[in-house]
Amino acid sequence: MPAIDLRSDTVTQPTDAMRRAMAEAVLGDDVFGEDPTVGRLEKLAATITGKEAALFVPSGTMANLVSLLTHCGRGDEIILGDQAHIFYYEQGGSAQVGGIHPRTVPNQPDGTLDLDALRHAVRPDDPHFPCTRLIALENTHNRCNGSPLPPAYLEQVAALAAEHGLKIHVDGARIFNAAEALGVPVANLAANADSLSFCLSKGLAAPVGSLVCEDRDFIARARRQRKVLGGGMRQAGVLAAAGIVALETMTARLAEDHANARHLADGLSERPGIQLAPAIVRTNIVYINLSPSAPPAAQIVGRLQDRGILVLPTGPQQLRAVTHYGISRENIDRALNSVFESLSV
Ligand code: TLP
Repeated sequence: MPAIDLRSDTVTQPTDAMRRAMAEAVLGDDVFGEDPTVGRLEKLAATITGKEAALFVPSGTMANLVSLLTHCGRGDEIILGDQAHIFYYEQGGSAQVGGIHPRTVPNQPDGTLDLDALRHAVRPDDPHFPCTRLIALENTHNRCNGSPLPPAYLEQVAALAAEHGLKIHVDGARIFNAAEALGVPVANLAANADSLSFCLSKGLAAPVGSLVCEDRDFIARARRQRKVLGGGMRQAGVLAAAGIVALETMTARLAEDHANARHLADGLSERPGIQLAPAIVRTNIVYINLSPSAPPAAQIVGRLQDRGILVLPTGPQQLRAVTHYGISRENIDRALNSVFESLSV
């Protein structure tokens, strides 16, 4: 029996329709701007997000880095959450590559940054300090229980940013999950962003790719950053074709992943050895906190693996399970039983 892989929604395999579209894609050299399939994907992404233009890049990490490099120069500062993917999981790329200084503010469990903390983090004009240039948000917030950031909060941050002449980048790797959970169009969540990145290769199940969306001028400058990072791809339409299918056919089913994640959280919340408030689970990411008396996460991961269930250890007493395309309600029930067994061995 194949393993039930709950480590991430990045493990999703392309659908048959994606594979067919990839095989049949009309291609050209995209560095020359001649790949019509990439052009179609970029246009579609811009339309969906309500922006003028979009840029296809190989990964979410590059989408964030290209965006930050386009907004900021060396010595500029960005304010972001201490749990942000950009800060936590991207090798400090913007500092490594772009000389951009990160200033962190604690993330709340719902993924937001407290507005007063944000305001206090903005640097005054003083030669001792770097220049604050950008606020980076994450929607949904991966390390904060996959929480979606609602439009009202995004508007508050935008007002604060405007007060201080700052721009906003939104890492929307899972922006379609946020839109589904909040019941709003993606364009509403993008409206206050001065750049938005999103991924095709997570819950939407495409094999590769992310988009950066903003106005034409920003995207033209971002295109230069993509090239210097080595992200200019040639017959990339073979990948973009899968991305088009992802956007056209895979967003409506995300509610199923959210319901499965909530089913998992509900089932786990009543168990001794686990600390989990299911109401915090609003999208497809479930953090399972093991009580101090439970076996360590690494041991539980091993026991689950022996039972054909893969989860990610995210701390000494914490596991992460992510629901996605290919994971059924029955799979979740099997995972629940396996967790119970693993805790009581
Ligand atoms: N997240 C991955 C790991 O890197 C942790 C995952 O399994 O969740 N932004 C956010 C919010 C992300 O969650 C990720 C990937 C990225 C950016 C980076 O995307 P890729 O992996 O395409 O570079």
